[in-house]
Amino acid sequence: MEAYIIILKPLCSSLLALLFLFVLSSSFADAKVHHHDFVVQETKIKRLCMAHNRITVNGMFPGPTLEVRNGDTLVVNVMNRGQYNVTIHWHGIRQLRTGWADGPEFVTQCPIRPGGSYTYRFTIQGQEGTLWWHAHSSWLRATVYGALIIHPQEGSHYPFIKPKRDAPILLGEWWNSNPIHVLREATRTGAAPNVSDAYTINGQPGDLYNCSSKDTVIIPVDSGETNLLRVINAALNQELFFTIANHKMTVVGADASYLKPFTTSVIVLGPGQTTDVLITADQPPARYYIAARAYNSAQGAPFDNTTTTAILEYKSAPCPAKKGFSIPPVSPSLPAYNDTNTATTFATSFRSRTKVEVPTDIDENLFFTVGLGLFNCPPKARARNCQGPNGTRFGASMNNESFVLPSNFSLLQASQQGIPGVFTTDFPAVPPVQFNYTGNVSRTLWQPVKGTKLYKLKYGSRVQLVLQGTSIFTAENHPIHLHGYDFYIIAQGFGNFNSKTDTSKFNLVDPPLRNTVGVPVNGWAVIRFIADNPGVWLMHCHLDVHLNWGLAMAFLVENGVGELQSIEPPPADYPIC
Ligand SMILES: *[C@@H]1O[C@H](CO)[C@@H](O)[C@H](O)[C@H]1NC(C)=O
Ligand SMILES: *[C@@H]1O[C@H](CO)[C@@H](O)[C@H](O)[C@H]1NC(C)=O
Ligand SMILES: *[C@@H]1O[C@H](CO)[C@@H](O)[C@H](O)[C@H]1NC(C)=O
Ligand SMILES: *[C@@H]1O[C@H](CO)[C@@H](O)[C@H](O)[C@H]1NC(C)=O
Ligand SMILES: *[C@@H]1O[C@H](CO)[C@@H](O)[C@H](O)[C@H]1NC(C)=O
Ligand SMILES: *[C@@H]1O[C@H](CO)[C@@H](O)[C@H](O)[C@H]1NC(C)=O
Ligand SMILES: *[C@@H]1O[C@H](CO)[C@@H](O)[C@H](O)[C@H]1NC(C)=O
Ligand SMILES: *[C@@H]1O[C@H](CO)[C@@H](O)[C@H](O)[C@H]1NC(C)=O
Ligand SMILES: *[C@@H]1O[C@H](CO)[C@@H](O)[C@H](O)[C@H]1NC(C)=O
Ligand SMILES: *[C@@H]1O[C@H](CO)[C@@H](O)[C@H](O)[C@H]1NC(C)=O
Ligand SMILES: [Cu+2]
Repeated sequence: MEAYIIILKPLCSSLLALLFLFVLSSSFADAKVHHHDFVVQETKIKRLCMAHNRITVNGMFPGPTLEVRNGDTLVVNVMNRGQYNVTIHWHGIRQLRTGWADGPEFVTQCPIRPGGSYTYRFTIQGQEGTLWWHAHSSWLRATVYGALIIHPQEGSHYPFIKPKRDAPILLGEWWNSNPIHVLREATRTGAAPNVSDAYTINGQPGDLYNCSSKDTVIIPVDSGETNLLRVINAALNQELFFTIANHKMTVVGADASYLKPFTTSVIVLGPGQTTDVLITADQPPARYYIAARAYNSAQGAPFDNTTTTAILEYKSAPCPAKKGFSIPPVSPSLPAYNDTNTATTFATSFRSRTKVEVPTDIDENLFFTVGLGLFNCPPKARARNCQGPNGTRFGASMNNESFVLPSNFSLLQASQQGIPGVFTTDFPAVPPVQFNYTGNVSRTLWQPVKGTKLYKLKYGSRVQLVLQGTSIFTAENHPIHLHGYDFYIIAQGFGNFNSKTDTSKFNLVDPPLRNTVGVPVNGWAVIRFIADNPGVWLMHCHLDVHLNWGLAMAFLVENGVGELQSIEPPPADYPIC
């Protein structure tokens, strides 16, 4: 009896261990680790009749498309062989406990200096759909960006008809001048930076620009098939309308979250946003323009008023209709640049695909104004450094705080290592002064305060945040992006948010889950999320011009007490200043 038990015990436990190993390996068998090298380098790019030297990844513009599955790990070794500081941000990836890999310079890391390198490592957890990556340093993202596509895990599927093909459509913005110089000039003068010279689709401006038509991007289709287009707005400073001549689009996802499908002939994306659409090739075989141009909500502000095109080409289109022949593709109609009605109808059509669990019992009730401002010319400054309106310098703020990045430590390093003097945690939960945010704002309120203030959140706190646009200097739609989180957009509207009456508009059943919300021009949006990812997370306007003016703040989310509730230690090659 004794002997029998003694023999059985080790046998049993090794069997158990074997069984355990088997279960482990079968459930994670398909989780892969993808290794990539990103060489950041100067590359000659010919656009709009000229050759330009621009920073790219691996000499490609746009950069390489990364394709992974939900659950996979990405290991990207970024080597900086260019002449500028650089960082890479994995836009929309939650970076659960890996904030060190998020990317925004001086927020979660110091820049990778010329000659340096840094390996970003992170795992995709519970996300499927279209995201993207881009530089998060100066204006390098004008040419340093690419798609990041997350397929469902092996054996699972998209919750919609399997598309025959799928294609990323990256909308970009092109300057004939070096974008770094455009930003430097604006920083020196205090005026608005020059607007771009072209928009692009997958790096090409298309037929409506000079010297550009022979390189126009072609998206081939077969009659009858349904394809998935993954549209990404990678422009620096412009919300864009996007359409395809004579074809309807069925929206099925955005920012790597599924939506209740709806059909539309035009979509609108703020910089940072992605939208997945199905299109069926159900028109007579021919060539059709795919086109994008500005949605410019700011009245009277200069903007790039050009139109970029690509071509949807039916493979069975009669020969004369194909490339190189003279019959022009079918033209679409795009909304007027100031068509806020179309933008609003589109944004308010979004519903999550299923019922969702929206956080209730809110712990943190926050109200942040978002808008522009003007700094009076500092004493001793020269007139040439104050070329904003009436001798001012442009600024922008949240709750009157115009965000300034540190320069000696990243905020994340400073917070983790308790380094004093880099930031404070007194970012105001509500505006310091209440005023008619969308009214005729008194000039005495226009000048914000510069600082590096964070808002501290306890691990697990349930947050509601009202983002209230202001009409200071000019009202405008602001695409507000939160790092490290997806959030539910539970309502949006025009005018001033009214906490008594507007709660009736809250959708707590199936609101969309996104990482970037377009706060309507002269209006507001309400978002909710649970602070379950410790670290320092930048929240900012994704119009880079506004980000540079200070339209940003950061949340400092504390570690929780549970085993998997604290940030991992920093990687050995983590860049410090
Ligand atoms: C910005 O535009 C102005 C006016 O066209 C031009 O003089 C200036 O050189 C431009 N700046 C840059 C950096 O291209
Ligand atoms: C194309 O070139 C012509 C002649 O130089 C110029 O007048 C026109 O403005 C240019 N068009 C665009 C879109 O740049
Ligand atoms: C934009 O360009 C179109 C022509 O393409 C023109 O009709 C319109 O007036 C322009 N709008 C602005 C605000 O410049
Ligand atoms: C849009 O701009 C045009 C002029 O470019 C103007 O006539 C029209 O009233 C504007 N529409 C709105 C809704 O502001
Ligand atoms: C600039 O000054 C003029 C004249 O005093 C005034 O009409 C205008 O409103 C001012 N603009 C701004 C943005 O302060
Ligand atoms: C970092 O920079 C800030 C702002 O210039 C300064 O106040 C602080 O003392 C610096 N911290 C350290 C540790 O050098
Ligand atoms: C705020 O300003 C708007 C636009 O001028 C005006 O219609 C509204 O009545 C004002 N609201 C309040 C509460 O004063
Ligand atoms: C806005 O208010 C200022 C005074 O604060 C006044 O001079 C101006 O006329 C007002 N503008 C409008 C459009 O109501
Ligand atoms: C922002 O703060 C400055 C400095 O205290 C003040 O002059 C300005 O009126 C404030 N503006 C708002 C909108 O709170
Ligand atoms: C590059 O980054 C370092 C910190 O790592 C910083 O000291 C330096 O000023 C940056 N250079 C530029 C041109 O921003
Ligand atoms: Cu903005």
